[in-house]
Amino acid sequence: MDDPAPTSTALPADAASLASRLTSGDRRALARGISLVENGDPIGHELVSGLYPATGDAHLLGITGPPGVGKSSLMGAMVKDLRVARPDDRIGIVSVDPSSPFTEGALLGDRIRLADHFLDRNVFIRSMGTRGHLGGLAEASLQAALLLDAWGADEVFLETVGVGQSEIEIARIADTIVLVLMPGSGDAVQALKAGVMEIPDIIVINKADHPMAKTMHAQVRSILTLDRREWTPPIVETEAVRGEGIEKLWDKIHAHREHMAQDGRFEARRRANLESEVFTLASARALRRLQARVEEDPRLREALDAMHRRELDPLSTTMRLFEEVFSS
Ligand SMILES: Nc1nc2c(ncn2[C@@H]2O[C@H](COP(=O)(O)OP(=O)(O)OP(=O)(O)O)[C@@H](O)[C@H]2O)c(=O)[nH]1
Ligand SMILES: [Mg+2]
Repeated sequence: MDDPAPTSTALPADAASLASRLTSGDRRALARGISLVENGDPIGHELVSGLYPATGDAHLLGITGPPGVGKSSLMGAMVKDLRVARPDDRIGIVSVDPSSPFTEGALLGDRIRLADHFLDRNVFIRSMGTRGHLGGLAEASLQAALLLDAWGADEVFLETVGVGQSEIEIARIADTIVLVLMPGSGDAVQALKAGVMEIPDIIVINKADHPMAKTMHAQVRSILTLDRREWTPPIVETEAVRGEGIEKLWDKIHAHREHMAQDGRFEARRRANLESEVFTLASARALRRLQARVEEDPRLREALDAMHRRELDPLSTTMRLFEEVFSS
């Protein structure tokens, strides 16, 4: 799907000229930039670092939830409304699926669900699976969001599939997090209840045409009564395929933005998000470095083997690896 990544001869590969094309709204430069950051290319990093001071204006909207609940359909309907309400706005969509290498089928599915928007010059859509992200998916999606911001996107949608820890990590950079559920997403409701999943800003119950929608709504509402934060997440019922409830969802998103605009909440959240992002990226990098070193250095391998022989306990093994890999 998406805008095809231009071939290497089509655009100059140096960061400076890519940056100036990208900020002037060139979609091909944007596509190229995202491919570079996905591949962990140093030029991609140079590009982002040069553009970073000019970012921060885009609204980041995280759309997260279990597989198949209708996240893409919902974004399609939301974008449709937004294109009418604010025709000059630019919109970026990054779909991240940490569990999938992105099969042709999945791409085809999104092509259908976001079909109205693929030819729209003001909408840029990109999907990311697990394949080929040398720097990790969280890193690639953050960088892609920054590039979209620099390109001039007013609204950036970040779709992440799943309700596990890593998906929530990716969604954490968002200014507003929308959790999408559908009747029958029992696991997600359990996770909310158990406090495994942080309470999102807005909860959508999509597929409201389903007979169990009201039951689901009541279940979620009862969980939220236990939540004592100053912002109580509204629950919105939608029917994405028919565009039902989308206007109400936008109203709630705007209400959340207004709430965040007060008392320095927005700045505080962005600070917290960015700092937590840095720790996430740092941990991912540290892990990769550890794993790579263990593979190439027989002495580190030996420490693990000693653990298996019960000569070295797991914590001592960990400390030995740490010392070897990070203390130099
Ligand atoms: N009945 C009904 N079906 C819906 C609704 N919204 C979406 N669907 C259908 O649900 C299926 C999944 O929709 P997607 O939008 O791809 O869901 P998703 O959450 O993006 O899926 P993944 O990205 O694969 O996790 C599709 O067949 C949609 O047509 C709805 O409101 N009602
Ligand atoms: Mg999807």
